[in-house]
Amino acid sequence: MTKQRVLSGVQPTGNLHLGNYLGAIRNWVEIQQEYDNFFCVVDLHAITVPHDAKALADNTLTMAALYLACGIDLECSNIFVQSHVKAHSELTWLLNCITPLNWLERMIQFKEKALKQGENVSVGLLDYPVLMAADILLYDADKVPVGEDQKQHLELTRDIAIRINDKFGKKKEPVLKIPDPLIRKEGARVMSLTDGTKKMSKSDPSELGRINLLDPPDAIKKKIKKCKTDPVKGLAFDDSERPECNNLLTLYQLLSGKTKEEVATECQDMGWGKFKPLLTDTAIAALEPIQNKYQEIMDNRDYLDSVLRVGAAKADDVANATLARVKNALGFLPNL
Ligand code: AQP
Repeated sequence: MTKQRVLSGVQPTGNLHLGNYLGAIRNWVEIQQEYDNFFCVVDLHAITVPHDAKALADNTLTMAALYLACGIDLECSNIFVQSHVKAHSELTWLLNCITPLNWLERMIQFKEKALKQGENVSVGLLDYPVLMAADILLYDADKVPVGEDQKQHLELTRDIAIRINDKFGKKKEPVLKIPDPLIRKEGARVMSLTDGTKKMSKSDPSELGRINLLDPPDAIKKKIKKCKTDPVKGLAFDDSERPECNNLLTLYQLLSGKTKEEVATECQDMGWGKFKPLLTDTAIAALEPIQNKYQEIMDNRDYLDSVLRVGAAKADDVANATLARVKNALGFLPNL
């Protein structure tokens, strides 16, 4: 039986943080053996907000190396760079012409990011979800493992695919496969260390809000020491009045590998003075093997280049076949 296909990606826009890891990459690693996987570094998405051209290539390599360091297994997964596969840009154009503008204008992430950009919002930022739809649909993905913040974009992807199938497909021969999101409850929304009501984010101007996967132990210690807490005695999950407490306990649970019940019992009588060093040690221990592996990979640039070359070639084959199918359905003259 052929395995179902998985597609997902992260933008090389800065440091990969615990939100990206616990909300997305850790889940990729956990499920990868059951699927045929394509994991891309979505560099075309990274330029939808003003970017540093000098840093883009290095950030892209760092992200690819982190995928490997976190445990992506090349036996069942392909790692590639989005811009190396031209079909992503071409399918985006085709989908653009089928997608109503008002579908994009109501995207929450666009509204939030546009607000941060002020007046200088690029067309690319509005178009971000269509590019994401192209990423997913090109690979006939069955499942897309993402964090909670990407749920609306996944729904849009499904709507675009359904629209193409309705307009241009035959009943028994849909043009595009309709993908399903795969959102795990725990870790789906890791919150900022400085505000438990905001998601942990790469674009937060304050470094104190996030723990990056490559943060040295001293930085992790400092960030947890300074993180926002509350004056209530004892620690408990799921109290809507205590978003920071819930977030920090969840981080401890996911990084320690303990169950929610074990953590609830262990921490119920603790104060922050005891809990913070425990979380610090747990985070440092969880990230140490990833950081060591990352360094090994970065020290072997030829290996990393070859992983990305092979990944792009495999991705190209699958993506070009889908692109040809879509162009055919839309009525383009074939280039013989
Ligand atoms: N705080 C989070 N909790 C859980 N999952 C998260 N993800 C992002 N933040 C959290 C998931 O990480 C994957 C890759 O995200 P991305 O690179 O597309 O960036 P993003 O979703 O825009 O979030 P970032 O990393 O914080 O960047 P900015 O600051 O630009 O918004 C996705 O699966 C996402 O759900």
